[in-house]
Amino acid sequence: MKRISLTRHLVEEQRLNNTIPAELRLLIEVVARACKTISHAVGKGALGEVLGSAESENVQGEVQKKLDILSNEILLEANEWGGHLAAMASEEMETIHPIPNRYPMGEYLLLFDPLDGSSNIDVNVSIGTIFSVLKARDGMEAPTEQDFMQPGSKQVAAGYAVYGPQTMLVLTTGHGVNCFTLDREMGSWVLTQRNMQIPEDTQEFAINASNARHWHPPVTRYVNEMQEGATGPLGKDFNMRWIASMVADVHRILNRGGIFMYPADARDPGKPGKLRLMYEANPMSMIVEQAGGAATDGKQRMLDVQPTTLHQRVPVFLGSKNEVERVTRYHQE
Ligand code: AHM
Ligand code: MG
Repeated sequence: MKRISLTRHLVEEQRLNNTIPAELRLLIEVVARACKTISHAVGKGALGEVLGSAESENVQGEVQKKLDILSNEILLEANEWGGHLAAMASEEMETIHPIPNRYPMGEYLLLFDPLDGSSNIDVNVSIGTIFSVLKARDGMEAPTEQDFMQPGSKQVAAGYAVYGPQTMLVLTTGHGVNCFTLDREMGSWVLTQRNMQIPEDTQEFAINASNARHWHPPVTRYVNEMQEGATGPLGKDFNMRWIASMVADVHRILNRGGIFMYPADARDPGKPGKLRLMYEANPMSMIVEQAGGAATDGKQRMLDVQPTTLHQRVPVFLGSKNEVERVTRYHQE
């Protein structure tokens, strides 16, 4: 196999499509390097004394794990000094993190969920890092939260790393989706899948069914129809998978299709769904669209949702196009 490194891929994509200027390439490489460090810490587990709760809560009232905090610090430190960023925002931080004055300020904004799938950290199931890159407004002097309030369609890059049996990095800069596998001996990211494509049709769905009694009618209808199988209105049998790590569920869908749903439900109208728009739904939706799939909040294209706050939650429906369109249609009917 001819080995193409992440760096070479980025340089060649810049030559071909002119979408990865040097600063953005630096940004992506720095994030990818930080993901290697996180992968290493995750891989050590109990031996690194990194498992367990940190006995603190994030701004969303969720208990933080030690690895949540460590991963956040790794990403912050890695990205501060390069001169490529104006500010960062994270699931684990209440407010934005402007680049300290001692470093030059760049033109990009970086958002991340440093370690997604918190409930799986201590049980050795795949977890991951999700990131999203926006451009800061021209002539910006001091970044504010308002500068981050851009719809997902404005993302210039998005990606995730999945820490599973293999550590992989999935990346888009708006010209398709490519996957890199971490060569642990060499410490390098090697291109292993080019131009990933999600099949338009699927027979596999992912949803946390323990919430079924709280779902809104369009979701109940859709899941019931899938469960009715070949003799039901959809005319085919469906299989179900739920890893409870969005990265791992999305990674499966990128490889063999499927539909992932985290709907809003009737419990708390102030909490529309569980997943966060800015650093979970948007980057994953860009990746899914770039791979030929679709992503909505049940009503509209996810990438068109205008954000109003950094940590806002959204219902998420993403994956194989025809199924995402179906459940979105059910919301309109
Ligand atoms: P987290 O950011 O606190 O890890 O929560 C996000 C995770 C997603 O990875 C996953 O899809 C979902 O929450 C799992 O939810 P549930 O615990 O309801 O299964
Ligand atoms: Mg998360």
